[in-house]
Amino acid sequence: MIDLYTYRTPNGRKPSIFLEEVGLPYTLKKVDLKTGEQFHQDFVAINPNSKIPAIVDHDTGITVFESGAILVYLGEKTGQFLPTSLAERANVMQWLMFQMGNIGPMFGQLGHFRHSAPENIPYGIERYEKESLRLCKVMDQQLASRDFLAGDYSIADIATYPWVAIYEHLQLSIDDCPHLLRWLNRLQERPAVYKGMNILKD
Ligand SMILES: N[C@@H](CCC(=O)N[C@@H](CS)C(=O)NCC(=O)O)C(=O)O
Repeated sequence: MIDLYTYRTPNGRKPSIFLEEVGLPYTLKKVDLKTGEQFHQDFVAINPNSKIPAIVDHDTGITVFESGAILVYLGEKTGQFLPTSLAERANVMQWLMFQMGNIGPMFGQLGHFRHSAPENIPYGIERYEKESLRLCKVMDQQLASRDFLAGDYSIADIATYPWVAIYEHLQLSIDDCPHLLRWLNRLQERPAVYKGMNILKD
């Protein structure tokens, strides 16, 4: 059985989408970021960086933090959504890392400057909006000739979806990214994606 330490955020929803997709049983362990539970000693013992998500796999005794590493771990554990051939795996990994190193940080900063900064800082908003829109165009172009980021549905899509799904909240105008919008709809229609996105709803 897997314990998933998480909260209602884009990074926090990636492992739940995967786990719903493969039907692995898991226990949700809410780490309330609003009350600072990520800094509690028992959670720091699981992730020294005090960020969700993290998993504890009681079947193997292995603990993993960082959402990308969790998806790779689960992909390897289950043999799903992470191909094993050298070329296909490299392709999935590059799009997974594209998400981890670009989409998450840039969209995250845009969200911060739009909704959480103590004052309105147009420079911050413009910087991260411009880069986020550029990244959307990169994905749109990639999706023009394929249904999923790395060809078949994979952990790269699972990692990216929860961030792109909040484009309206981020006030990102992606009307001129038709392929990206179609990909969003494609993922949205998957029951596991719906379930994984709706964890910890009170
Ligand atoms: N690169 C990390 C980022 C994790 C992350 O930033 N998690 C946020 C929620 S989406 C968090 O725990 N924030 C709490 C804090 O910064 O104190 C991952 O992908 O797992």
